[in-house]
Amino acid sequence: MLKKLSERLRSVVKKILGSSNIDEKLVEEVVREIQRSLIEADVNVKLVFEISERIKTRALKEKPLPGLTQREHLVKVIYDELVSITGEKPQILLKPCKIMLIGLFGSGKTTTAGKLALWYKKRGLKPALVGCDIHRPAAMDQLEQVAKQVSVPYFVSKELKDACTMAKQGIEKMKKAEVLIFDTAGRDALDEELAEELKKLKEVIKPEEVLLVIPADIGQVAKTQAEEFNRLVGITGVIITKLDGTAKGGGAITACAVSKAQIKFIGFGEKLDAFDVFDPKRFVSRLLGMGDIEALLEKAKEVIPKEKAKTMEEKLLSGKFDLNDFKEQFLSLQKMGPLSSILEAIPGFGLALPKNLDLSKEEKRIKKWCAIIDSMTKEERANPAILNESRIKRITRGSGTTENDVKELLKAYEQAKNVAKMLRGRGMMKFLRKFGLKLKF
Ligand SMILES: Nc1nc2c(ncn2[C@@H]2O[C@H](COP(=O)(O)OP(=O)(O)OP(=O)(O)O)[C@@H](O)[C@H]2O)c(=O)[nH]1
Ligand SMILES: [Mg+2]
Repeated sequence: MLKKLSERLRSVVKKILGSSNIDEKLVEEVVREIQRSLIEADVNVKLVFEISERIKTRALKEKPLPGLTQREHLVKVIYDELVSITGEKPQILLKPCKIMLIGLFGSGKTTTAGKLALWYKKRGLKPALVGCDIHRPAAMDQLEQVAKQVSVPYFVSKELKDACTMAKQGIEKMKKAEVLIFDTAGRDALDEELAEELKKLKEVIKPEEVLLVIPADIGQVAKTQAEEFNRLVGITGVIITKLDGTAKGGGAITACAVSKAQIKFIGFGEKLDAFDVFDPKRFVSRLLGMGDIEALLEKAKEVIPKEKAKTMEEKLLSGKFDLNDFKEQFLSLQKMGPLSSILEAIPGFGLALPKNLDLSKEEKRIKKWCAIIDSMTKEERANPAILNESRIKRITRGSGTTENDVKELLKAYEQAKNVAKMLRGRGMMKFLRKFGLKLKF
């Protein structure tokens, strides 16, 4: 994906991390190289100059976060600024819904219909496809093929000559499906006729999502296209396809971010699994070289906490210890090394520890817990008491876990809260703090 841009940005990162000293000359050089590579990827020139200025100022004037060297700080600034022009992390519906795909000729709608179906299927929802492209007979065969490839139910009928009737019958026939994906006909321009047809279809389908499929190779033009489609038909988001085959993807992505059209998914290959949710942070990390960036962000995070830890104690003492805090606690605990050695160091705990504690199992469980907490809404994390059956069901779907997993996590959370309460009166806090554990269970 965006191979050339990625190669160039990675070599910039390498150069920074390998340099002996960060001075104005190096920052200038680095910024010039970033400018060149972004412009080559069709990112808007004005935008490129804006972020160059910000990178320069921050690199030279901002104090690095504790724990980061000047070099690492510069890389983090570049990462932050690239994320800022890449858009926001989208909200994706993970519940029964209807999704309508629209877009110009050959943008990748039919392929994307299959990719989306597979994506939802992997997350435990039952998808189905409805082919509303009645203009080309071959379109129906293609939809059928795609549906079979990902093994999901589909509806097309060569007898029908009208897209709206096809949609109506599709809804009727595919009642069992939870996510119904409608493929529509493309045209080589967004003319009145296409707009009319899509509007009518929208009235019939009543979709929760209308996603505009845009091929990355149109670069910055993506902005105009998204705005026009939004004005004439109304869209809820964008899917950018073909990020694998063009140098202009950077333009398409940043242009959408500017137009406020939210990018929900990206496609990066003809294969039906070459598809993912669009996450700006992950995207930029990949561009810059995942390993380097992740390690660096971790480091920055690890050292901030002194004050944060204090607020954590305060939170616990006041009883305001929510699932966000819980997650942070078990993650930092995990970072400290094998669970058993930490627990053994605490009087009384060592003896109680099962002899054959399986640590890889512990780690898996922590991963599961993270996934569960990540699938919760802000409100749920802040107030786990509101978790009822239907919320838990949704969370298990979103995180690929079971209800038992969620219940186990909630139980552990309650225990952590109780242990903390218990420790409060016994001077254990001081002891735990010595281990950098703050208030952990
Ligand atoms: N390399 C690459 N090719 C893609 C991607 N998505 C779609 N394609 C290819 O692009 C071509 C057009 O894709 P379709 O899914 O038929 O596009 P469409 O929008 O349904 O086209 P019409 O129905 O004719 O408007 C096909 O050859 C796909 O294999 C992608 O992410 N990467
Ligand atoms: Mg098609």
